[in-house]
Amino acid sequence: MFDHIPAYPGDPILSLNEDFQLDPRPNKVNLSIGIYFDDAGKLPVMDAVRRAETALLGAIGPRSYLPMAGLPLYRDAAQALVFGADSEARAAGRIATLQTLGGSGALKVGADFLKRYFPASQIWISDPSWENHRVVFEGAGLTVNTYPYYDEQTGGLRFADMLDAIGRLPEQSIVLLHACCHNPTGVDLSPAQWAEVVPVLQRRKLIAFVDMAYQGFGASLEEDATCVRELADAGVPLIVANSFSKNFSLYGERCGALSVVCKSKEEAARVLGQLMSAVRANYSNPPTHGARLVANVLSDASLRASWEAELATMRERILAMRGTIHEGLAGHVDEVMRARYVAQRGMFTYTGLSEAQVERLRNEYAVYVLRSGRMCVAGLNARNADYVASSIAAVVAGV
Ligand code: KET
Repeated sequence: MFDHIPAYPGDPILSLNEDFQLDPRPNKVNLSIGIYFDDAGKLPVMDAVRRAETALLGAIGPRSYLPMAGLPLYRDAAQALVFGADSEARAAGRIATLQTLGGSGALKVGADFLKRYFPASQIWISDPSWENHRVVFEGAGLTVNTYPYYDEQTGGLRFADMLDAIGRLPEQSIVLLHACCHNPTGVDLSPAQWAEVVPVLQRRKLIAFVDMAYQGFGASLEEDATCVRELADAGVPLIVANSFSKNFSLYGERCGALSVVCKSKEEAARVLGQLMSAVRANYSNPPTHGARLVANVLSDASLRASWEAELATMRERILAMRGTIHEGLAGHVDEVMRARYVAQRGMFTYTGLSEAQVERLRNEYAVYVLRSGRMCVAGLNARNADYVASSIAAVVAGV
């Protein structure tokens, strides 16, 4: 019966991470998947999360189903974090927010909603984008196109081309934007550039779909949400998928949220109902544990302060590692290839390494970066950064 089923070629990110786990070499370095490791190379349990979890275990109780939209305290806290506690749209009750299975679940529920109510609309993602964007949106039946984004020559942004392409899209097209810490390139829009994009989306009557998986890893929790706040204030039809996988180091708990900014409270109630219907059709309702942790940390002043401070430390450590590898490559690679380590932001840098060089890095040096050349700089630490720099220098020199 199943003879005709072809083998799954694997996922470019998750499958490589699995290969890494199986690699027996002691000097191996995992710079493939977007996971933050601490300076000891360990996946951190954030102190605020540990404290919230200890308290929760003491008060463990029955576990019924959550509502389709998720835990109310979590939804409210997530909305405040994404849009700002004093957001006008939030105060007016115009934002429909629901708990989702990570950022991926938010993208999928949002995609199903759009496919159902905007069946003629197509989506445009950056070139390049997180590989799974295409997979999720095509899986929901949407046609996926790209707009110009990354400039290979400079390691920067093709801003004029991006703006021009967005300015030509048919009305009601969907534009996927990365709020901050662009995956895979690490190249973000400046606040001035966002201020130019927003009116174009508005004028062309487009739908902005913002993916915010790295809030807090760029400049700060507030600054990283600049585009979300500006789009909401400008009244651009806006959908936001946010993830707590990285900024709470809660990858396996699958904590995310989906928000749709509407023009009235009444409209938001109708939209929320249809998002719930998409949840019911996918997985019925979300899980309890991680949501309780996130909600309790965000709503308790002491836990929240601890979480924010630890997140800032993580962000600073990434910056320090960017500096270390930038120094380590001095004199070994050209300046265009080197400058990006400090010019780009967040967990990722597009190294500009060729596929053959990436393969040599893995085969000969046990250093894992994605085939596309994407490096997760959050996997670097004081013990491996020099080794990674010298390995890159060696493959670039072709020795
Ligand atoms: N959006 C972006 C931009 C993103 O990088 C990820 C994960 C997600 C959404 C998914 O978030 P989650 O809450 O885990 O569902 N990216 C890393 C892991 C992965 O590919 O699944 C990565 O790029 O390595």
